[in-house]
Amino acid sequence: MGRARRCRFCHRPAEVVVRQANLPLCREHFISWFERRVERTIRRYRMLGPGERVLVAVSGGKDSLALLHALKSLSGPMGFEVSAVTLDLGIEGNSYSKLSVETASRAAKALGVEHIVVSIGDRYGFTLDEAVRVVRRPPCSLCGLIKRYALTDVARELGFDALATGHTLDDVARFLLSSYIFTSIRELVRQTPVVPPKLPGLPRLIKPFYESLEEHIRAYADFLGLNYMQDGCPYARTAPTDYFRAFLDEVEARSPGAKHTMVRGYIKHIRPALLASLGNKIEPIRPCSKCGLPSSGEVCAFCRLRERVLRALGKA
Ligand code: Q46
Ligand code: ZN
Ligand code: ZN
Repeated sequence: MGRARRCRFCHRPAEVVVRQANLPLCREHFISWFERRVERTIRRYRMLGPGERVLVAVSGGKDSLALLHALKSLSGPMGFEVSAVTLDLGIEGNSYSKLSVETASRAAKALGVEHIVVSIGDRYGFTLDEAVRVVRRPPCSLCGLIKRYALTDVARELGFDALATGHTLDDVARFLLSSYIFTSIRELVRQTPVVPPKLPGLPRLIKPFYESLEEHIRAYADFLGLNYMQDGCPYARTAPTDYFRAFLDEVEARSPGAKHTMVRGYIKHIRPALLASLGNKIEPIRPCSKCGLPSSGEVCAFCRLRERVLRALGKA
């Protein structure tokens, strides 16, 4: 924070200093600086074009509410249309799913954005709580599989051009670092700001916060007074690799801009080299024989999970 510093644009007292640019900004100019940066990311990676429809995944947390707000603000000038979707995963603890749907609905209504709520229980016959009871796998890994599948499925059904998620620059930098260290090359090459549709008729997956730091997203959400949920998922635990967060934060504090340099360098230089070295060793994708969504085998991972859970619950 800039004690006696003044905003570069209007000379009112600064509330944020963007460290990598040594740029002091007042509240209003920070909000417009932040949105310009998201706009630049969208243009740089060709995430959205005029006349397109984007579905934003909104959980009610800080990042997804900020994303919905930023995309709604940019939708007029950039000429695209925004809708929001919230998955009711059926997590009863801490009333998590209920609060998630309520928070997202309130935010979408305030912005005048269409809000779609999809109950996993109603649509697929089982909730996350039920899957957790039946399958011995970490809840967040089951949750990730279910969310990825359901969001793509809904966006496809409703004919959206793109599906936007609130992944941040910090998320991407952490993922790259852990993939380097544990040499997860196949996961590494899949990490891109835009994932083109793997099969015709599917949305492209986009991450408009690919170049936005979490600390800036938090400041944006707080300055706008967004009423976001604090983390309340009963399954959330400290991830075993959370020390990467502390490490990268320290690198960023000592060398402002380091996370961005790392991610840009990966996209421009490292990923193309990895792709060239992998050649055609990347697994081919085909439609799942049960649901038609992309799969690396005959039946996709979600359909296999669903069958297993429904059978254990006596519903299959
Ligand atoms: S909702 Fe799902 Fe998170 Fe809960 S089970 Fe884990 S991944 S912590 S963002
Ligand atoms: Zn200003
Ligand atoms: Zn399937």
